[in-house]
Amino acid sequence: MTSLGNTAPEGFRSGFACFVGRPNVGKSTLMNALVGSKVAITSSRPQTTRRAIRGIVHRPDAQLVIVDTPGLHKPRTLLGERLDSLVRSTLTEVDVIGFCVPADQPVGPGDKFIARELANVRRTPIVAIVTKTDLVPPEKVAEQLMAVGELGTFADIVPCSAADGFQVGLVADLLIDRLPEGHPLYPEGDLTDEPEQVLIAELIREAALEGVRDELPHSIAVVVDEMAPREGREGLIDVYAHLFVERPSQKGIIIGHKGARLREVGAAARQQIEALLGTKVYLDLRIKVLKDWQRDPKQLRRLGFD
Ligand SMILES: Nc1nc2c(ncn2[C@@H]2O[C@H](COP(=O)(O)OP(=O)(O)OP(=O)(O)O)[C@@H](O)[C@H]2O)c(=O)[nH]1
Ligand SMILES: [Mg+2]
Repeated sequence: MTSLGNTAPEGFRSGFACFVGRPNVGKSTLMNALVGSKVAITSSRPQTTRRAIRGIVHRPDAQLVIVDTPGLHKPRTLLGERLDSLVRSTLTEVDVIGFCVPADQPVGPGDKFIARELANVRRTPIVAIVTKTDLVPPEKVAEQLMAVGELGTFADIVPCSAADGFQVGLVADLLIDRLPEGHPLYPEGDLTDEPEQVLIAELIREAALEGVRDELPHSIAVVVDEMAPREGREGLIDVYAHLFVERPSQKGIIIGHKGARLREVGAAARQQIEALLGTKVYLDLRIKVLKDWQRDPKQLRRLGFD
């Protein structure tokens, strides 16, 4: 590790922000846009994020560590309850909270529920972020800013779009304004502290989420069992991974006709992993049924949801 202590200029700020909001409102996409790299996977399916993933924004005047959290919703499984309490504990550990509400959907009971929860986190400033402004005309954005303003007391309310970059820099400014002065917390250039195997498992899950519907996205979990350079083949890494589903019928859907879907998932994931690692990759991806793992404490532990 490089020395972090002595290089910060006068007035340098550093600290933590977290993004909270309903599932699918664009928290992970916004974090990636701020970090400038894909640290968290994203998808059009709700409840994509399942961990508190840190993304690090480096600036000459500040280091902002963003903690992206799973979307908050009424939990229906043990996994849901675990994710819920993960979000709650994250809220108490950060310097500033970014409460994300999408511009393209009316403020609803889910947003109100989260706003009430946030009202209990008294000491931490909250910046309300209206996401996905590219999807609606300006007058709709203005209406949404008013509606969000009525949800609580916020340090700021800011509209932005991670898709076209509108005011993404301003979001960073507003969050950084609320950080304490201090030295960088991570070495220059680190974009996340997620272990490589976790990032790779997530990329495989992201590829598998593409094109599946209903309950199936929630039933998918991925674990990378092993990865190592191939002996005698410079520049090739073998990755061994398991994709878990909850029922045999789901296994069939993922595999597809004569294995066609699984091959597509494998190819898409491999491309992403190669981009991440900067080397060629051989991906050995197997499917297993872990019956009802979302409701089973033992299986949840096995999959890393303690
Ligand atoms: N048009 C548009 N789409 C966006 C924007 N931000 C996110 N999206 C899309 O919205 C969907 C959800 O994005 P995510 O970033 O995965 O949402 P999330 O809030 O992290 O979702 P969970 O992890 O499930 O809580 C994806 O299909 C994104 O491509 C945006 O600024 N504009
Ligand atoms: Mg997410």
